[in-house]
Amino acid sequence: MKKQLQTLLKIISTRLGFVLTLLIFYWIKSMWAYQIDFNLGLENFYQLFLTFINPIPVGLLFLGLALYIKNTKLFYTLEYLLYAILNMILIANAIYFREFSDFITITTAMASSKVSAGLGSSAINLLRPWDLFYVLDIFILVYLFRKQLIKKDTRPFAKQASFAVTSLSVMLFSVNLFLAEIDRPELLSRGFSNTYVVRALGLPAFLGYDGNQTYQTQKVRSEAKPEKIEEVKEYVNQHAVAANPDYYGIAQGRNVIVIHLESFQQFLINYQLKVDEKEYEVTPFINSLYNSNQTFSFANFFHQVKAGKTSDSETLIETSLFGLNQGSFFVQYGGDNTQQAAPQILADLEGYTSAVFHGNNGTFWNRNNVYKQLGYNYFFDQSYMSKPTKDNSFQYGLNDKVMFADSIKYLERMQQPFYTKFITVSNHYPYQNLTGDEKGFPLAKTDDETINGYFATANYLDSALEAFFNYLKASGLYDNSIIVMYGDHYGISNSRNPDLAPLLDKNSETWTDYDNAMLQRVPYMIHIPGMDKGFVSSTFGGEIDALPTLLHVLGIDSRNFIQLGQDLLSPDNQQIVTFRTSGNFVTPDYTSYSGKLYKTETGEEITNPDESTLEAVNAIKEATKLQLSISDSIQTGDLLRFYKDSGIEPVDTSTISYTKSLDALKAIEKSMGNKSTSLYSTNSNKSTTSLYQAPSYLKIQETLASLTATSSTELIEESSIDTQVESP
Ligand code: GP9
Ligand code: MN
Repeated sequence: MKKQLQTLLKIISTRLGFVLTLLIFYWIKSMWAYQIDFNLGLENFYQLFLTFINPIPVGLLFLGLALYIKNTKLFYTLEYLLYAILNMILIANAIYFREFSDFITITTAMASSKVSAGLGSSAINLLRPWDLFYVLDIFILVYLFRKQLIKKDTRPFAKQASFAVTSLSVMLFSVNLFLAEIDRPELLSRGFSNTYVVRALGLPAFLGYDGNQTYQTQKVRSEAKPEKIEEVKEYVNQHAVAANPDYYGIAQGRNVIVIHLESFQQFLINYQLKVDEKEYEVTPFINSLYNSNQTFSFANFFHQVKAGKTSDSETLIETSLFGLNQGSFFVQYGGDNTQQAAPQILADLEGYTSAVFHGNNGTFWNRNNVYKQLGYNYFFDQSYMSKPTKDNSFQYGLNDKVMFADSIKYLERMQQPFYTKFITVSNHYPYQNLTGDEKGFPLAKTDDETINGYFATANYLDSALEAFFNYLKASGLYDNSIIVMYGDHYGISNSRNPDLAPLLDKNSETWTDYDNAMLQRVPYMIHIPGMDKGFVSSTFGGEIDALPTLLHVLGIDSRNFIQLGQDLLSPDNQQIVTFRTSGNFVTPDYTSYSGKLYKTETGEEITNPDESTLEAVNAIKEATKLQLSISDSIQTGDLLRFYKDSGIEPVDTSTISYTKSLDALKAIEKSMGNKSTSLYSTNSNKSTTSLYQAPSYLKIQETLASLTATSSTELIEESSIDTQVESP
């Protein structure tokens, strides 16, 4: 035993041994941080395995650099320095995470004043006794050197050997990257969330990735010229359309409740799923809203997202600008860019309070930073809701019924009028997450599991929505609110569509890109309780048109804002739907998709366009190109920072914090006294949470069954009475 210890100490006394010892220390501390301080949201064993290996490649690369140094003193000094840097990154993040549930990025580190403002109390208060673990290694090393148990190695390390260490670490990093891409394809190009990158590649690699991102975006931003905004203004002046006086201000001053219907496609509306000769209405509640005269519904509304998926739809809906051609605007620019989003506009002009409710981790799609730029006062993410378990959640967050239930205790505390957004998630790929009593809605019978499950999760979303509406009605919020609903993007991807075809009474063999284009339709509905002018509009539009439409319904003049969409209720709407992939578009006459041109009405392909068709199509193409390029110049150049004529104040993000929000809401209630307009206050300081009831699928079926049973016995009794009367 003693001998083995001596050999070990001998190894540590060599330069390479010393480097490896520090690497092991670093690895242990990383594991500690991953387990104790960070919440990496690990979903499976594979991801756990990735966290296990990811400190090694970059750790070795870094610590191995000192091996190139010949001079003994210099070698050890540099080695300590490198080790200190790795440790600082780790420890600073561990402390930062306690307050922000996120990792330090170049941007947050640069804006140190913002960070410390957000920290509230000093960082010292965030230290925990067990943080001593992070410095335990220093004591061990000092002890070993003092007692001369290990010694400094004066022999320089061979150059080739140093190079071999570097090469090995680069190779290990490539393997790590490869394994990470298997778990999450397009990890680095789409970004998703800082947590995803850290858990796959480790902290130093994340910092490198973030540094590169920041450099790229800053470069374009710093080159952007203030004059460019004039060009944008001119476009907006020519492009925006006047509101329809019939509907302008029809919902003025009401609360706005936006509900993001995850992966919800238009074809689900009024759809009956046929299974074994029986028909099942998939979304009965949403259908009732869609067909109601209290709702403005849109039958030809298209999503316009690209790689940023949900986050792109949020950008479009909240700001009337496009996401990026590559990656996610939220991830790359959203946390820094000046924006003119719905929450900020409504706060500034009409005194609205705003919040987002979402059952996933707040860092996903960089929301915790972006929402501040959009002007959201509060963001109730998963950390404010029930602890996720196997039964109440899946990899993208809490089940919708739980998310709505857990939101109410915050919603009722918000001053009215409010602008709130609820982001549902249960109807998300792979559509296989219903468990227990929620199971039972029939699965479709195709060869594709994903398609088969889609209807059941959509049905779940439908009943979650109904439960939430019932709560709104019971609590009284319903009557002075409007509810806006939109599908964010397709749920079934184009590659699966041929398998979906038979369910849509189409033929898989003759399925075309025209059909694919038409399946990019998603619902858009503005439900205004008590209003009776609603109808199903066939106007062609897209997510970019949502904000001007909504603002006009609320009686807010949108002309001063830089918005690239057109009010869908305006008779002047030009009905050109630009897809984010250049060259793809839909209008009532033409559909261009994947390089092919079709007649929109019939789906017939136009292979030999005549002169006038060509002219019309080219004009549309130019219009869509211009719309995209104007959007890109705004987004990548951060041009709204130069725009001063909006009449609203830019958001001061340093005043927004997403921690301890319930306390903040209560404090406002208290300071407002009897002027407080929160539901809680107007309800004589009584909570309304018990008014929310969301029965499971099984329960609903049981109730329905007992209802039909009683009504049929009643029928039998009635008919027997009849016969009794009729018979002599
Ligand atoms: C996760 C959710 C999903 O928080 O919004 O985003 P998506 O994968 O649809 O882009
Ligand atoms: Mn989505």
